[in-house]
Amino acid sequence: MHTHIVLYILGYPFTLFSKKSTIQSPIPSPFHRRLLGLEQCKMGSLGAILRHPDDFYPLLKLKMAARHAEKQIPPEPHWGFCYTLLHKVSRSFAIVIQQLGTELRNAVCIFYLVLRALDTVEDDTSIPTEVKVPILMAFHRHIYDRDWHFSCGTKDYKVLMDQFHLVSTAFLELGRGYQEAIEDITMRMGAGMAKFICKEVETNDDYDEYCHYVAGLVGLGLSKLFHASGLKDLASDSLSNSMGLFLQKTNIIRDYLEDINEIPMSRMFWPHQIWSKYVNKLEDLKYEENSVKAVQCLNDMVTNALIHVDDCLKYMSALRDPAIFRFCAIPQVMAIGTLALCYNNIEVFRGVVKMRRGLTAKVIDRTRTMSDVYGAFFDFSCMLKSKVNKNDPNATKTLSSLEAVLKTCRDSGTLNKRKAYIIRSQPSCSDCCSFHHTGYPFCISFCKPIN
Ligand code: D61
Ligand code: MG
Repeated sequence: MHTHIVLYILGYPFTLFSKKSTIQSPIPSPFHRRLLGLEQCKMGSLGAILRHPDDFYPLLKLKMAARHAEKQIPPEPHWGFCYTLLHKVSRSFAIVIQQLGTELRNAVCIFYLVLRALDTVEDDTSIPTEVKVPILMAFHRHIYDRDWHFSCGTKDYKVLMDQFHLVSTAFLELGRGYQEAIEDITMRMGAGMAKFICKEVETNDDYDEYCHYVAGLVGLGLSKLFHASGLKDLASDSLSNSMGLFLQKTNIIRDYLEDINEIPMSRMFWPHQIWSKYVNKLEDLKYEENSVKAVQCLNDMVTNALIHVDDCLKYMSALRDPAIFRFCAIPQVMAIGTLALCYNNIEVFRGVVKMRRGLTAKVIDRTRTMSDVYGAFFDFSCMLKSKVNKNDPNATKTLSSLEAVLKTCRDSGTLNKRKAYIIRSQPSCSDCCSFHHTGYPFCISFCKPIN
């Protein structure tokens, strides 16, 4: 049986789980299920909080924000469905979407769900190609059709697909400017996904092209939605694209093992041009005898992702609306943090590597202005730099990218005002990726999740 401790703060119950229970799947008693609502009783393990006590306050704030957001679920059944599902399929994007102003928030919520549905079709490896391709190609028309639906995916994704008419109903209530932007991006993404159903990611250009379809286009679409809401000048397509590429490449790197173990069939996005320098088959990276090559290949992938940082910082520095700024900046800071965690880390080939929940909460709490972003990119680039091994085949390239990022952050002239993300090494922090062996005097403040 799992033990948990319930703290009552300001009259709210907050559950902390003991080491024995997992962060991923706590099983609360029926009483606590009712008390807390199922999804939100994940404040973190007691052990993690004891090791990182300054995580506690940001975690608490995040939890209260999540509760507040849930109380705001709209009363109309179709909008209620859309927001409930948004929280279920993407906790992290739901948090940042939730804090936008009402009109833009509704458009972004529907944009997210439409593309998530399209991606559910793309990702379902049990659908035969001849069925899948026509659906992907015609998806931008299905969003106008309240009677259309196609059952696929699992769990919450299956609910999204089965009840897609509720998303269509909400879509049809958006302003025409928003509808056109969503339709255009859905059409282009569907066609791009269809192209890559029949084609492998061979070259680095293929990799950038695939990431453009599935994430760069989201960046273009969001810039259009911001513009349609009257809050932003239209950003250049190239900078908007980079925002998506940086996030998608980070996901592709982090999800190596999950994607290669996909049932009934793995779908891989690491480009042949990169991995073929290290192994004969992409799956060879997961075998212990190839550990050295695997980590070198991983570092090559991270170095490739770092190319986009400069554009991302440019894009964010032009944002003026505070809500839009936070919406864009939080995922970017999480991405550079995830890359810092994954770099030179064999665990990417062994299990799930994710930022500690408390560190995520800190990022959400502390990312408000461009100075915060420069500070976070500076800190995470420092961590990356300290992890570069001089013998790595791409060390010079990686270091020169990192130096460029560090310089941009320094030149902003705002670094001294921030709270750092790196803390002095603590002896109790045994499951941290500590840098003692690299000579770096800090302890990287994130841990492996327990799963
Ligand atoms: C500012 C703020 C958010 C941004 C942005 C700029 C630019 C681009 C993006 C968000 C998109 C980033 C995508 C990164 C995560 N990758 C995925 O979810 C993969 O699916 C890609 C196709 C569907 C994209 C749906 C989406 C995602 C985020 C959004 C959004 C739409 C709309 C609004 C806001 C954010 C990935 O999914 C599976 C998984 O990671 O579990 C895949 O299949 O590769
Ligand atoms: Mg996909």
